[in-house]
Amino acid sequence: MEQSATKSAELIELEARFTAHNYKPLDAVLTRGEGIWVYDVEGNRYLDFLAAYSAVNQGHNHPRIVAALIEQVQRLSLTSRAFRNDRFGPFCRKLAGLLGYDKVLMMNTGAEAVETAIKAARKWGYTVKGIPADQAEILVFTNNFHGRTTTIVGFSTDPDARDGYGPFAPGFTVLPYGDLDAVRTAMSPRVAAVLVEPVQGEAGVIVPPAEFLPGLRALCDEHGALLLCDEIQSGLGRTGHLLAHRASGIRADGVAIGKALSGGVYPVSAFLADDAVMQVFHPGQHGSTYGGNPLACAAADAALDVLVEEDLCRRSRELGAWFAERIRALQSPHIREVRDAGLWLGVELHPAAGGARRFCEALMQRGLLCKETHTHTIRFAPPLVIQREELDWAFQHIAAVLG
Ligand code: IF1
Repeated sequence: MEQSATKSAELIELEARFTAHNYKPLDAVLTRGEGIWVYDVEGNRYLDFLAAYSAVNQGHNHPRIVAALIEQVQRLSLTSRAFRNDRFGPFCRKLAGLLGYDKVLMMNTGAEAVETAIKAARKWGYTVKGIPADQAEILVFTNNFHGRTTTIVGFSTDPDARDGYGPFAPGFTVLPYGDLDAVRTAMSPRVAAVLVEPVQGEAGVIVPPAEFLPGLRALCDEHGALLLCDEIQSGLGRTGHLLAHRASGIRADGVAIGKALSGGVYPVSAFLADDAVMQVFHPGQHGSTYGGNPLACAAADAALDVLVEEDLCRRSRELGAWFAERIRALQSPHIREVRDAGLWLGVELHPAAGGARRFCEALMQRGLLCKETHTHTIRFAPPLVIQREELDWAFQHIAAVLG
């Protein structure tokens, strides 16, 4: 992919000078998106194979979602929760009904939804389970990613996410992901909840053993603890299901969702739970300036309609299975393992391949944008609106680079 690179170079230089260097992005300077395609300032076209970490499951600038956003923003965007608005109740009824919970607490970022889950679990632990004050424990897992607040990174096992940000909040026990015996041993009357990603995204699309999630459900039932699922990346169609954990035949006591909840046009997140948990929140005890604003509700309302009416979960299941099998069939000498859940793949390379970054850069030169994670894994996560022939186009380039 040849770039005249002048305009890109200018903009990259501005980022270097005036923005914090908290990321190392690929040098694709994008200016327009439409569906699965994004365009850089030199006019080069790329297939977005990351979908903004699954925030753009519905595709970039989906017309229904954009139209809903424009219509609402021209009428009323923010009231604060000091007053009420005509979008909040109807949207939360739709979302609660779609995901099967009594109540919704809307926030903005995924991390805020996870923090809401942590607060709900602790307060439920004290007021319902009877855990002594300030002694609640929450069980979490190695290689987790739940956001970047200091509470959350305090239980991260990734030094890059965690180091230098202490002191950290107590009350979290980190256990090996997938290890039910470790969870059984860690259970105690002080455990308020287990917080888990049904599939670990940042860790490299790590799918747990089939018995893991059902085992967590059973252990939480046995010990009177809440099972909380972080579905911010795994949810809303990415793994082929509205909620990834439900594919294991279980139902979490609370879920955090975000990202594709708004189809990428506006930060919207939510924590959902039944009344027995959500009743711990009383007026003035939690919230956010923008949480549940009418613009967020309008965007998310349309995003959910697209998710359901365009049957994105089925597409993710069927196209993901087909695509993963084709990647495996390459029998690439570079590939150690292909992990998949719907249209979400973690392609782990042998260390001898020299790291995933160079393959992502080679794919970028061919017009396909994806991202490495933890050095040796390439993450593939296209918008779920992708067509089979477009996936085939992507496959040809992946085969040329990895074959
Ligand atoms: C970054 C990672 C992905 C998430 C899960 C909560 C959050 C995320 C399972 C927090 C957010 C984003 C954050 C972004 C890059 C991306 C990411 F690499 F960081 F880990 F997707 F894997 N739970 N993930 O995946 O949601 O507060 O960001 O809205 O921080 O670099 P958020």
